[in-house]
Amino acid sequence: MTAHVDTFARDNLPPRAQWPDFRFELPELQYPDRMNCVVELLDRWTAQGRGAAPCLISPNESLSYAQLAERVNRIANVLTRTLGLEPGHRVLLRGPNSPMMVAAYLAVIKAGGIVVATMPLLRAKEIAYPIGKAQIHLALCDHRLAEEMEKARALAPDLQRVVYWGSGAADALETLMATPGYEGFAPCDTASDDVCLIAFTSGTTGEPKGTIHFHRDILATCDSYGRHVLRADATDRFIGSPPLAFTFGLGGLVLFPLRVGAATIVIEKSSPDDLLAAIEKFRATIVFTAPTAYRAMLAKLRGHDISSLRKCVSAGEALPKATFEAWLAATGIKILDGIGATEMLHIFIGSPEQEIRPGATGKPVPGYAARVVDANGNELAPNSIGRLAVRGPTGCRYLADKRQRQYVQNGWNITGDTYLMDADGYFWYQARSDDMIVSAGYNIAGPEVEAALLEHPAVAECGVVGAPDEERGQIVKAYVVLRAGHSGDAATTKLLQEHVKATIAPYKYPRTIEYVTELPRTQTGKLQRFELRRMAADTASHKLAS
Ligand code: 3UK
Repeated sequence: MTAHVDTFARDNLPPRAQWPDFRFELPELQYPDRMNCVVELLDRWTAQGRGAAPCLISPNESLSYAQLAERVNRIANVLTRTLGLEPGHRVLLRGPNSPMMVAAYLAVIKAGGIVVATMPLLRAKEIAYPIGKAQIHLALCDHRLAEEMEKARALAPDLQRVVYWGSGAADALETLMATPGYEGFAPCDTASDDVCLIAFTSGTTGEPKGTIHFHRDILATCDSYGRHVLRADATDRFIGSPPLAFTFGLGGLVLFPLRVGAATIVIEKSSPDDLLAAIEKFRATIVFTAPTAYRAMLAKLRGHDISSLRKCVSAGEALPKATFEAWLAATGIKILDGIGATEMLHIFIGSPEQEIRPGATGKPVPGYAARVVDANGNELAPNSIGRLAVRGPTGCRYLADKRQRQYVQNGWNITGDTYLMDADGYFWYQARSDDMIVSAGYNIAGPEVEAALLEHPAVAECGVVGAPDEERGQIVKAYVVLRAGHSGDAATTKLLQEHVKATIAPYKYPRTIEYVTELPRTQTGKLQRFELRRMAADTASHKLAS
């Protein structure tokens, strides 16, 4: 029985027949029918007498578990008693990563609401879209993002009320939270399959998709990936760069630490320089960030003491072997690569340190099954290249979206990635299925060429795509950011081409190389290959015209 009074999210789930086949085989994934995940993540620790343990650390303030629990209760009371939130209502959250953002997330869920968090950098139109799609009436927002929020409001008639934190104004969230009697809050008695989160995909093409997650999904990611691969404990101090609106950040910076009673360090600015400084200052032990950030940090390690680190997690893009090896040589730490997706909530393939094969993503996380399938969904033999299919305790449920039938086929989640599984069951990333380059009849995976280029000391960053070509259909084109001290001349191009030919099958070498100072990336740190393809197509058509 749902606790939701407002059944909008439930009513807009895909039809059951289009759900993935959920699997809860492990004993730790059997959840009771009634459960509010915030009780399990947060209140549990105060109930066990661990309220004084450090929980949230930031440059401005630090909160123990008991202090965070009280803050969450105060916000939950503001939501329900001052603002009229009913179970099932969606609440928009906007802000850089901060203790308030974390507390707001947990408060909405504890009160039986549904979080819809948005990337801090979004513009009015992009903020208005989820407001309309998820029919959101209420927003909590960092006052520094007020300008764009107010513009969005003009475009989003559904939104009735915005409460800001941090402004110091008389109607600020903090003022409302100070209401006497607001320090305690009885959690909403939700069902474990009540919706608590709608995470929108960053959507490189088409409208963003709202992915629906339940209370049980939140715990399932902790009890699968967190417990079996990450294996953190209460003495850990987590840190990282992804925004909390991205489920990579939500898991790594909130869910995994809270599930084990650890501390989490939340920082607003998380460029590679900021991240290195914060790891050192706060003595972080576990870091979550993207492959590019590891490469950027490698160049800046000197002068920083990051000896507190014991685990490093990489996701969002493939971790090239060269980056893995360089980080291992510099820090002694084996980066844990893992593939996750907003649809799956978090990481579903990735291996613990002892089982890593450098260059491979890893093996399916306990609780998940993965296979490589052909266009018809038939499982392929080991060492064949095909589409990745996965199922487990979490999976794709789009909010009112026809694209559900593309992502879920025959009960399996089809992530849109091309993979190879070797005879030992390790999964090797090839490319996004729509990113494969076809040149003179050969299928070439851009990321493989990128990984080869990155092994050359002159290359700092690179992106490889297909450029239109009369003769071959497409040719392999590389966009390269050089390291300091190298120049992008014909000699370097020759050197890099020879290097690729010597590293992987020669026909995969980049026939053209263009030198750039930076690569286009999404707010979640992913290389925008479609943007590179557009650039490559532009250059090609100019050539034809001239
Ligand atoms: C790609 C990877 C190779 C892959 C995410 C961890 O990235 C996350 O979610 P998104 O919805 O994108 C999903 C897609 O990103 N990808 C992610 N990780 C890897 N490709 N190797 C990897 N290690 O194409 C996937 O389909 O933005 C990652 C946790 C939560 C997440 N939401």
